[in-house]
Amino acid sequence: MSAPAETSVQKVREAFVERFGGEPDGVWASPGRVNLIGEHTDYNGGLCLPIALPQRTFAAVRARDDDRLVLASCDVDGVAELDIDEVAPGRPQGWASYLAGVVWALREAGHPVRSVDVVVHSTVPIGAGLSSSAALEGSLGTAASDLFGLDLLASDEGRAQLAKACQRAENHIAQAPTGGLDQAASLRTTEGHALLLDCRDGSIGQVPFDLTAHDLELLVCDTRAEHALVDGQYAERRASCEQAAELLGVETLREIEPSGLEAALLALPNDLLRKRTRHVVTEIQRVRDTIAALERDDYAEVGRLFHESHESLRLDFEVTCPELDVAVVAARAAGALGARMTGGGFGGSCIALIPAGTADQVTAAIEAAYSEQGFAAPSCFAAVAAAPGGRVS
Ligand code: GAF
Repeated sequence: MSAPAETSVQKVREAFVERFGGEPDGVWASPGRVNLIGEHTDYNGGLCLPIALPQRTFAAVRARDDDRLVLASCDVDGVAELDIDEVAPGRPQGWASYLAGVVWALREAGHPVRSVDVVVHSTVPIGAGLSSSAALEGSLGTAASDLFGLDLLASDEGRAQLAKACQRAENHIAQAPTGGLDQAASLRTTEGHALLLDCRDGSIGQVPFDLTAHDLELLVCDTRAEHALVDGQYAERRASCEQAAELLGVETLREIEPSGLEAALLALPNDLLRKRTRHVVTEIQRVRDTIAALERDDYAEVGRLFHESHESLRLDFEVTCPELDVAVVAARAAGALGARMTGGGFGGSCIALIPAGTADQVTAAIEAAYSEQGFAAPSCFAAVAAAPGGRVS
């Protein structure tokens, strides 16, 4: 375990002992993610390519023998306490809904999950578009799998089931209509690899992703611009895609091949639906092209595809914001091979593919651009493809 992880395990353990007056049964952790490319494609049955981040949510957990869920956090005040049967859409609210929702979803799926005492602590920046919610879900989901004998962690099949339950928790209890990318990234990735996730059938591939071998780095820049998936914008994008698919007579926009895009655009009744459809169809193709470029070590092409993706999200899907756009332009001007927003957008984070050793220089360029625009300072860090969720202590 890395030194920061050890510190987090100790922190969450001590907080557990202080609150509950006894040791937890163990500590589990699940990571945040960045999506390399394939944005707003998951709920269209498309392809995505995330990596797990080293930053994760740690959960100290102890099984209870009654029906009470007691959920606490080192990072925010307040405790959520309720009976298992009281968990329902919108109840509890806020961060605790992601935890209670996992217990609810696993039970709904027929798993013999009981009540728990939980304390969480997260090193995933909250609200930064880096999947702090999926990390929360995965931390308790992995704990529940071990504590209640579900045996979901030993195979990808089991992890896929757990990821699905975590997504259901988010969709039904936290009421965020998200598409499954984040939970798969947190639970189905492998260290040193990006996850090729096919959201049409849930199948995956592991794509080697070791930038150090190519004298490159991945810089993540949290713009600190507020980002929330439970407001209406994300849901509106999803609804537009579903409407376009229905009008085109297909189950999802994944069914539209790039060769059929022009005909599909002509068949749609307005510019908004045309733009949304064009983004989804071209973005899915960019995932395929990125995989091909990675296979032949063509990082200039990967950078170019990052740029195209960002432009498509800016102009066609309209989910970027000034902070994201300024960071992307500044990173590229400072030598990045490519840069793009990652995650849901409307704030959150961007990523930049940069030559090794230039993180400080690119960060300084973004900071200078932010200061010129009067934006609050961003927070940048270099990321590697880390391990998925599981027991850490
Ligand atoms: C958010 C959602 F949670 C994901 O499901 C995905 O749609 C992503 O935005 C955009 O690619 O992270």
